[in-house]
Amino acid sequence: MTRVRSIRGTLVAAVAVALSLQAAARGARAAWQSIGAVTPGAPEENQITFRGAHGLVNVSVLAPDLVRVRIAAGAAFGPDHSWAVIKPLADWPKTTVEIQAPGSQGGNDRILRTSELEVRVHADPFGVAFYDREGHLISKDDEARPPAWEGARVRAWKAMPDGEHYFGLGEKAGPLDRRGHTYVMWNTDAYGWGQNTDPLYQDIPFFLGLRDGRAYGLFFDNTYRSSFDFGVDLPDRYSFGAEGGEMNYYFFWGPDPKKVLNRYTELVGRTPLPPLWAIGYHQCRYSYYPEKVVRFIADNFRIRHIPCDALFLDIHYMDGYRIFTWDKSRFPDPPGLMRDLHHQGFHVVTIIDPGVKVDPNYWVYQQGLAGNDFAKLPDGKVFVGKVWPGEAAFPDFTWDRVREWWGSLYKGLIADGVDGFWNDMNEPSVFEVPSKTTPDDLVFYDHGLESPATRIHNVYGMEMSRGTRDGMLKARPNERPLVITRDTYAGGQRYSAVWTGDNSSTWEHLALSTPEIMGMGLSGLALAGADIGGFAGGGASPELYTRWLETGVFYPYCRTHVEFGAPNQEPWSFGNRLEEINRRSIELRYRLLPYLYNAYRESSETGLPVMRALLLDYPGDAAAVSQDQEFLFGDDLLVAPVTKDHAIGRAVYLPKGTWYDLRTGHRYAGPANVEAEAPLDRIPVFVRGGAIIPTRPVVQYVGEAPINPLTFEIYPLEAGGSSSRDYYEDDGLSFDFEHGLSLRQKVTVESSRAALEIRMTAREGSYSPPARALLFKIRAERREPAGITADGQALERQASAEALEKAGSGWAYDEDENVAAIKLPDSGRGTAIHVDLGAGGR
Ligand code: MIG
Repeated sequence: MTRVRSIRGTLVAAVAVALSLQAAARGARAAWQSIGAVTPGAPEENQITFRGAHGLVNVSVLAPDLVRVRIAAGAAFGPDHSWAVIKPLADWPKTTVEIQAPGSQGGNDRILRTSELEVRVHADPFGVAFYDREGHLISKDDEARPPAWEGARVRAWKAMPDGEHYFGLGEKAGPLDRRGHTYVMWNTDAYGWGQNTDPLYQDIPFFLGLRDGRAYGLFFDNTYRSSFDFGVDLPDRYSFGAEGGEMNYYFFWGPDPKKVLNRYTELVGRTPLPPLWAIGYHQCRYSYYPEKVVRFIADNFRIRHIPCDALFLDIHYMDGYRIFTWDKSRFPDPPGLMRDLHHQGFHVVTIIDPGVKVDPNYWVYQQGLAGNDFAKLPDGKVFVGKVWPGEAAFPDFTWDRVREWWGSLYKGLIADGVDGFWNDMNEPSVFEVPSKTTPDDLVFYDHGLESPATRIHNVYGMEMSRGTRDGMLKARPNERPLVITRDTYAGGQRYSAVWTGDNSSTWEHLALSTPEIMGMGLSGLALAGADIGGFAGGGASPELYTRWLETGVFYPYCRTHVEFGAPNQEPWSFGNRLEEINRRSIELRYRLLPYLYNAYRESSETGLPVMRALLLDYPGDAAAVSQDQEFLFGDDLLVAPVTKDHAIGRAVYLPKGTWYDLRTGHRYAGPANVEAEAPLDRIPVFVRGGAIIPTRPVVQYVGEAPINPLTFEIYPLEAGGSSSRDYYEDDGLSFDFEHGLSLRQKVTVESSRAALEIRMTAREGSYSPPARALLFKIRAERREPAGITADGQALERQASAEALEKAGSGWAYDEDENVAAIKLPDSGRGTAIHVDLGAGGR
């Protein structure tokens, strides 16, 4: 096999682009044509347009905390097609906006006032500033540098106050805080990328600005190659711009960063609730083949009792890299294999690249040609570029009817039993050309605009994954699809999960993955993961793999993957001792599945990520905001990865509040810097005081057994405190939950000196799980209850946890584990439990 790209080549190309953009922003200022002065037109409901000699501006209010600023050169705006926005102005409920001239002097300046924002538009030269309703400045244009054009380029400059920090921009390597760095947006096949490689595969031109605990958001909805400069070119300014298109951005006001993310994902869409199997553990390599190797891997998971929900087939399953085909010598009976794997509880995901082999005898190529489905050069010829199958043509995914055709191609693999699809190489990557992608002048349909690749490149991967998802939905309308894509744009979470491409098997990369996935989460990409163990570089060392898996079971999307030719990288590949540790890591994820699933449910409704940067919960805590190597997993768990060889502990910052070590129950009072133990078999994980964490017994795959018992792990609160958790459940697979087939219950815990009151509301919704028990585990209280009643009836004290397991109801206290467990049949009618903690108090 030949390696067709060099890492050095990638870096050199990326650096060259970054330098030329910087030079463009700096050196060539004189050549920039500023928008200059503008004159306001009459307000039209919640928007107003300003005209000037060089261009025009529209400011429109979508919501009290969401304003769009659109600036175009010339006398008219271009067509308003966004690939990201799914809720344009017309779809928002009407909001009250006052639009007026400031003060009594009139003039051309205008103020737009909503219940949350005051937008001051300065007319000469044009500039915009955002204030809250108390008159505090949130963000403003650089008065000395109004938005400007240089040829087709467009750019805007804004003030960058001291102490303002920037987060987001999707998949970026390096530190979470973007201040002091420049970034380029251009989807790139970045094999073997490192901490200074930019751009990477996915480009999300959305960021959060955070100052003194107050957050705003800015989404620059422009698909051309764009760039962001946070104080590199000019020390107290940041700027963003693109090689074409309009200055078109959305401004979101918090001040809560979660509110910003909620609005942003209302505008561009959220991660739909994934099927349960998609959030179990997945095993991949480049490539498992032939069939007997796949069976060997499957058998080993089951024989060794290591939970796993999906196996992946990489490019070697295909006939000569022809997508939508099987290599019949390697895989003689795909339906038979799929059937057997399904019996063992596995789902199967196959890779699909965009390049269609140029082969007159190949049905996909024939259909694509006949249907006029491929992207063309300006001379009308189908573009042909080299990828895995040799010469290949590239579907024009901007065309609805092409996406429909594309989606229909999956029917065969789906009929064979394939469960999910993995869209790779969709930058699109092209071998043996310096640009590593399709030519800039490639023509795409784009709503009939016949746009060049310069405008479409960054959405190519997203539109491919969209066609894939839609095709899967057509074939299996009542199953939630799993699509994983390497490339996407803002809003791509609507269609697909994402992974961080070809990382490397190094400790540095394990460390990079945390800020990278946190940054993706802050940009709307909730279902994201990095290749556990690392992809490039010849495989992980035994210790690196174990540490990576300990972190990776807390990735929102959890998959091991490694490149062609690397040694085996399965959880059992590194000897018995590590196999045992690796099994326990994966088991922990499975135990937490109800909790994780609830985090996804929340994400699908609010846009909050599953892997959360601490700044989301603690925006005013500078120490929390600057944490690159810790994250919150859902609401209540704080995870601190170990990223150094031979480490036996690490420093952890615990924000305000009470925290309990997940393994030992040891209590900490934050804010505090603690030295946490981290022997090879565990990384530090802390649980928030008052947490109520739904868990389930370990299964080998999600469908192996229903949840029984459904357990709520309860962590102590201060006396007088109370906490609650909304619990959600459904069938984990279909869309029936959209029609009420779900279950919702609320668990509340109230704590006094001498007692705990645990209440669970009756089920709402029409989903009823198989008969089961409820288990409430009161952890880390350090005292044995004097007695427990449920709905007024005394519960029987059982001699041990084992005895409780056999009993239908009752309670038991385990002094060594420091757990009081209460068991009841899950009637669905709700319950009120009184735990008498006896004398002693807290
Ligand atoms: O040129 O399909 O990032 O996950 O294993 C390499 C083979 C193509 C790149 C993906 C990687 C995948 C590999 N692919």
